[in-house]
Amino acid sequence: MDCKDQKTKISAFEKEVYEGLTAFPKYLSSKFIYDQKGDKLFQNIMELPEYYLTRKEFEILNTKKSEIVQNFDQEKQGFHLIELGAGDGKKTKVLLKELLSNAYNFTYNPIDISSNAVENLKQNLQQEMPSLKVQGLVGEYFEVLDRLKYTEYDKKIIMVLGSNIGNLLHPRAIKFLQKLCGVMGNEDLLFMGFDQKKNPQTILNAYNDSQGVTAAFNKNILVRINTEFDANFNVNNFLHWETYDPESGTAKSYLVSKEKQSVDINALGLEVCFEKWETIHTEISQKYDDHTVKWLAKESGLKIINQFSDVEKAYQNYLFQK
Ligand code: AVI
Repeated sequence: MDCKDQKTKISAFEKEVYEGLTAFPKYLSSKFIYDQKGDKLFQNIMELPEYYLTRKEFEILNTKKSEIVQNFDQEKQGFHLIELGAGDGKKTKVLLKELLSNAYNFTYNPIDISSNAVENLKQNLQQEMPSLKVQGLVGEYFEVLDRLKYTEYDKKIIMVLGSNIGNLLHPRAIKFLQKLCGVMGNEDLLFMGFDQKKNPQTILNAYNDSQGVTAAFNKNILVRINTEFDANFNVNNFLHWETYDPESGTAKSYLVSKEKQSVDINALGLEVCFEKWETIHTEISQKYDDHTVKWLAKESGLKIINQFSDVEKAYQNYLFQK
């Protein structure tokens, strides 16, 4: 194997750990928080009283389901409902049931990076809704979207729930939306959830819950580095810290070193030194308003054709077209 081959063997996580922990200020991307334990912790977060996002979106889907699905296929000619990051499909089932009970002709295509998640969801749906046509797709969003570009699907409705877009800074969010726009035809729709700006304290509480589940979720990135790269992070030496800037709408998560310390990441041959109170930035969770979503849409070649919100306007689902 030559050097080039060896290089291509380096995983994205390894590269991130090396680059992020040798940079100043230090950073690690939140997408690497998710392994089996990270997924479980995120499930627990969604049940927390402080984490309002899931409940608000559920409320919107439940109260506006009939109005929402009416937009999907007015001519009832059939479509593919493609969901990026389907997870356990709990919220989606509200729409699936509404579509089935109104005899819409559609196939549900859940997409997830985890083949396990797609398989479990498929089996669960087959039991709960035997008449539903399900065709799961496994892969990274962008890679699967590339595959979709060349399929013969007629009408596509792409769905991204959970304000997942909020984990991307605006320039990356625009790239993501542009990519989605690129696979959409003129009749296709994009249905996406965006958490809204609100009382800053409500947002801080959502990302710094009283039971410490979000802290454990954030620290799971260090736990992963310990297990996967033979490292010796003592997670108790780090503090989970959340900030929210009400002007930009950006919530940011950090891990803050409580003392001067050094950590060995043996598999990477790396010693990482931390000053007391030095930070690792791990996640952003962007909050939006109509003006910002409109701007993102415009930058991406999309337009908002409808929007749905809960009674408090804490959260909104927007429907976009090219
Ligand atoms: C997945 N994503 C939209 C969540 C969020 O709200 O940013 C991840 C999360 N991080 C901490 N709590 C939840």
